[in-house]
Amino acid sequence: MSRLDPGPLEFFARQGYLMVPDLFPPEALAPLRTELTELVHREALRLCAEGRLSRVYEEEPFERRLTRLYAEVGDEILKAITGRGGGGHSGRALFELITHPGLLATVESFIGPEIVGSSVYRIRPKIPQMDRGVVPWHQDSGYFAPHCDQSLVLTCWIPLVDATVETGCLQVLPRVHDQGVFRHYTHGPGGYLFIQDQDLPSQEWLSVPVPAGGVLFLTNCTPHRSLPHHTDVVRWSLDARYQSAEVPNNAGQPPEDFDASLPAYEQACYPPEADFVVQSRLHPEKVVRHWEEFDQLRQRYEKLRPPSPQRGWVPAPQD
Ligand SMILES: O=C(O)CCC(=O)C(=O)O
Repeated sequence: MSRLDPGPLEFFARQGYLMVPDLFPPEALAPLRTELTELVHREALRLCAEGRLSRVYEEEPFERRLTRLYAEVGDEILKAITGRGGGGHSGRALFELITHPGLLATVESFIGPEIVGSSVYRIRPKIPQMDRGVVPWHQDSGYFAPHCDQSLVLTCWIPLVDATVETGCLQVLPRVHDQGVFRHYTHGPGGYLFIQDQDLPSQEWLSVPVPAGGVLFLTNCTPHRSLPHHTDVVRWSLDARYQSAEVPNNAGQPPEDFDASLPAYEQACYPPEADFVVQSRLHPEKVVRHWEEFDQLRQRYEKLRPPSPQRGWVPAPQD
C-alpha cells in the first residue's frame, strides 16, 4: 500500500474521513503489540511486588489481559502506557509504526512530502467500563490553537485489534468538516472537551469499524466520538497525527524555548508536546530517524510541558 488514488482522496475531501482497511501487512502491528505486552507485564510485576495486585494474568491474551488487571487495580495499570496524557509510552515499536514507510507514503498523498509527526499521538487501551474510554463528540481542532484551524492536521486512527461497533469503534459526522470549529465545552465525560448534540448539524452519524491492519483518516475538523463498549476485549488503538512542515510546529525546538509572546504562526498547533520531522526531501538532516532521539524528545516535553492552547472553552451550562 502506498500513495492513494484520486478517488479515495476526493472521498476524504468531501466526507472528512476515509477508512483504508488494509494499509498495514499483518506483521506490521506485531512488534507494537509485543512491546505493549512487555510493558503491561512489567507494570503487573511491579504492582504484585508492591502487594497491590494478586497475580499478573500472564495466561490472558493481549485482547483481554488489561481488562483483568484493570478490574483489580484500575488506572494504576495504565500510567506507564498513557503517561500524563502526553508522552506516555514512546518505545521503539511505537516509533517504527508511526514512521512506517507504507503509512508515510499514504500520509504524503494528503499533505505532501514534507511531513511533521504532530506531537499529539495517543495509545488508547479502551477497556470496558473505563471512564476515559468513552470519548464524546469533539473535533481535534477543539484542542489545538485557533491559528491551525484552516490547516490539515491529519489524524490516523490505527486499531491494534479489530475495532467493531461492539468494542467501541469510532463514530464520525461526515460532510461537516468545512463548517469550522464548533463550540466545545470543558469537563465532558471522562474529563474530555465535548460538543453538545444540539450544537452539531443534524446529519446522520456513522460508525466506522476498522479491522486490525486498517487505518481511519480524519481531518482535524471532523466531529467524532467513541461509545462505551461492553465486551471484555480491550480495544487497543493508536491515534497518530501528521501535518505538512508548512503548518506551525515545534519540531527541533526544545520546550524551554516556548515563548507565548511570539506571533501565533510561530507557535505550534499544540505546544505542550513535541512535534518531530518524519520525512523531508528538503531537509533530510532534520528527520528524526532513531527511536532513542524520539523518546528523549518526548520525555523532555513530558517533564516541562508548555501550556495548552487557550480557546476560551468553558463548562456547559447546567439545565
Ligand atoms: O480512540 C478513541 O476511542 C477516541 C479517539 C479520538 O477521539 C481521537 O483520536 O481524537
